[in-house]
Amino acid sequence: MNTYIAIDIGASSGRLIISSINEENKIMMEEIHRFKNGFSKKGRYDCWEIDYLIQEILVGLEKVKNRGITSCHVGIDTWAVDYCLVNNSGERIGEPISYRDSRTNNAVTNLSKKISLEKLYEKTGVQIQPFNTIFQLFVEERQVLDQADKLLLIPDYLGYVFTGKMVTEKTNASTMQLLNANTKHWDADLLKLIGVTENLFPPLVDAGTILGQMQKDKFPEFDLPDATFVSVASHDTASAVLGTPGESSNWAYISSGTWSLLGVETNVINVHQDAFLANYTNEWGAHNSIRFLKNIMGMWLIQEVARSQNYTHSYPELADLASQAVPYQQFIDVNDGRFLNPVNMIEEIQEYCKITNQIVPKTAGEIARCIYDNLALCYALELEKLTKLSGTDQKIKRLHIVGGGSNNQFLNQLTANLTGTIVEAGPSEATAIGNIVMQMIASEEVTDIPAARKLIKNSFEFTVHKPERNDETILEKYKQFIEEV
Ligand code: ADP
Ligand code: LRH
Repeated sequence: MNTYIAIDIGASSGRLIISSINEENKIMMEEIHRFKNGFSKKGRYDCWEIDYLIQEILVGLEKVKNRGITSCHVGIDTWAVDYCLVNNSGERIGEPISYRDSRTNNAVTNLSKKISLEKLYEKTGVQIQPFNTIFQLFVEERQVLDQADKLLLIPDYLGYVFTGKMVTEKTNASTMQLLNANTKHWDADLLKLIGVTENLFPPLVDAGTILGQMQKDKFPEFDLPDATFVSVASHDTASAVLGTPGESSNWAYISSGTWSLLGVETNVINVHQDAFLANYTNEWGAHNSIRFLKNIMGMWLIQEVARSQNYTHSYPELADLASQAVPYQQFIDVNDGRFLNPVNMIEEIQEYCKITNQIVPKTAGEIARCIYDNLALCYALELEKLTKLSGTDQKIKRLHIVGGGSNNQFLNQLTANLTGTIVEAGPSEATAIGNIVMQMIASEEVTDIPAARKLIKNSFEFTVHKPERNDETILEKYKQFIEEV
């Protein structure tokens, strides 16, 4: 029996999950280690604590060994777009800067003077977001870049730390906005625009490629198992969608964590003008699939509210308080840039309501209600758009909500009501599941993605939310607000 370890690190937390397939042909999973993640100011920039993440991974792997597991497969996925730079002695240069850092505030405007945003979209299929790697590299300090021999995306960097092997895994690489959607290779014009060459990037590899063995002797203070590292679908959203047990067609997903990624799985890239204007992206998935999706601000809003209240209320408590508050008291555009990294999220939301002449939410319940109402309204509006943009005109029959946010039954039900669509919630650890099934495919214990999805459907419990009331009038008012704002 093979043992698989998923190392799944989102923007708010990381975990190590042990998994195997049991005699009843079900995936067994157990969380063995969990730790917080976040960024903080280091000098001028908001940076991730990468050395702390490495330590936590080692602590988790030691726990695996303490369980009596001497040999395993390991895969790492994390959030996208961010990177570490490494010099020609193989050492990291500085700390990785968070995609929420303000250094890219003017990057889109400035890069658009060199290439039109339409052209950039047409070349890459990737939605324009200031934090995409192309914009980060555009504003990267030149003297730092000059010292760099290689750029490694976060999961690839972690893989390098443990195995000594450098690769660029494709699902995550697609979010850099430097790959050409047609040639499937680095776009020479774009590299030139930001002043780097192809040599900066280790070879591109497909998800499911064996990376190498863990170099245990590099970490003598830890008792570690023998581990074969696999480059899984290392973009967490790619793994989350792999771990979503959608059946046949007409299903959509929301990967609900720090971000809410709402979209469909397809196999064609859509760079139509309408998709550009709606700011939909075409991210690469494992085995040549495409995730056509929209980034929605997601649980970040509530995470920041909880943080600014010193975590007085847990997330289930905030959802409960919201359910007791008066519904639909204010409209906010959750994707407004002001919410990307404000000093104080509560004050930012209140200020937004003030300047738009709406009731200002005050209590924790009112603020949480405002966030959940507006996330669900945004999901409903985007689901309609997605149907039109996908060109099917066939109504989405089932909306799968996966990730930590799928534990929020209150928001799931609001979403079902506003979208008029059946919501299937779970698994909340879809990302770790996607990570694990890619390892199972790489080690040939599972044949392919359809077989993996069947296995997932068989192995986990889901909660179904049917639309209970028709909230169309409020949705129409919201659409009008969004058009005018
Ligand atoms: P990421 O991977 O981006 O760090 P997760 O997928 O772990 O995020 O999701 C974390 C979020 O899920 C939390 O910020 C919280 O908003 C939400 N969440 C998790 N559990 C619950 C719960 N029981 N009730 C309400 N919300 C929850
Ligand atoms: C979600 C995610 C998302 C990216 C963002 C940077 O964790 O990877 O898919 O757009 O973080």
